[in-house]
Amino acid sequence: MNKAPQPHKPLVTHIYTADPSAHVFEGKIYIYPSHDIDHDGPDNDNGDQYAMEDYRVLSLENFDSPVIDEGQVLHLNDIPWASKQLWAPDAAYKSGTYYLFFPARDHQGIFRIGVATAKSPVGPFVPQPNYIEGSFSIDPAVFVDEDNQAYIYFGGLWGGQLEKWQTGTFEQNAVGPDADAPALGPQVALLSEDMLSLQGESQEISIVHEDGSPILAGDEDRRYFEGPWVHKYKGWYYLSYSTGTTHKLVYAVSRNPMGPYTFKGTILTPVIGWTTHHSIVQFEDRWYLFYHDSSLSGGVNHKRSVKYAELHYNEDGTIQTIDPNK
Ligand code: FUB
Repeated sequence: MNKAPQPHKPLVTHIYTADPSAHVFEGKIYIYPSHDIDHDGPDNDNGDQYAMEDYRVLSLENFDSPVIDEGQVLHLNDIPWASKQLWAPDAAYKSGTYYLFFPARDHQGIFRIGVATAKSPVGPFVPQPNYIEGSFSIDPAVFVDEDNQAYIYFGGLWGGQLEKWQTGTFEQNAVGPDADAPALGPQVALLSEDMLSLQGESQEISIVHEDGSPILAGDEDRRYFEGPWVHKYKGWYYLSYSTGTTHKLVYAVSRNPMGPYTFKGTILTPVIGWTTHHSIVQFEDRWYLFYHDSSLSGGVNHKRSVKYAELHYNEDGTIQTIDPNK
């Protein structure tokens, strides 16, 4: 049996897990990670090494109880529109139904976002026959606001193909903006009442400096790369994300879930391994960061492990930077 989790240690060691989306459902913590596997394919900037084929769910009664592997909840073979690479998922709950949002390449090799439903937080999840119309790229994160309106955030550069959608259609050879041009932001859309489709087209979120000027594409310590997450704290929306090439988790804040968001600072300094990806969740009266690194595999980028740390806010609402080595 797995032990109770310890801060900055792998939650489980019998499988590799990454991209944790943590939620509190029915008073328990549920973690929806990617399930990393070994593979014989290439390892490159296109992300071919991330060849995941299924999703599993982890659960915790609380931080003193063992981590339970709830088993497989969805497999690639059961998703008609998907061909490969089940990357970072997220889950949501609304009106008696649990939703699993997930990216995968379609049969043309284009990343899209699908949704599957279940009556329990541990599935099994039944996928919709097609991907969400109007969705593209990777790393869906769903935030349900206090008024019950749900928002979906998504997008990732490089293997995640976000730069190929700048004209609104997929352009295989498109590259990102020049270093001195505004960076690409993540996409956001309202979800429909039944959570299965977008309400209108998605739009790009702008992330700006305190003076209102845009974060530039060459500002790799601050610009958006992948892995968006939105949570709300004391009336502010916090958009946090990975900076990719500089391997940080950073955040920006707004009074509006659609942005613009003002850049604030770093949540997590670089971990072992290239990718860094996270979620932030409140459990009882404390806040937690779930993230991953590649320490368990000795630094193999596509064999990662989910970890956690407590997250602390300052009086002014800023987040204290976490060092994963402490
Ligand atoms: O796990 C595959 C990809 O790596 C995710 O979609 C990204 O966020 C990065 O963690």
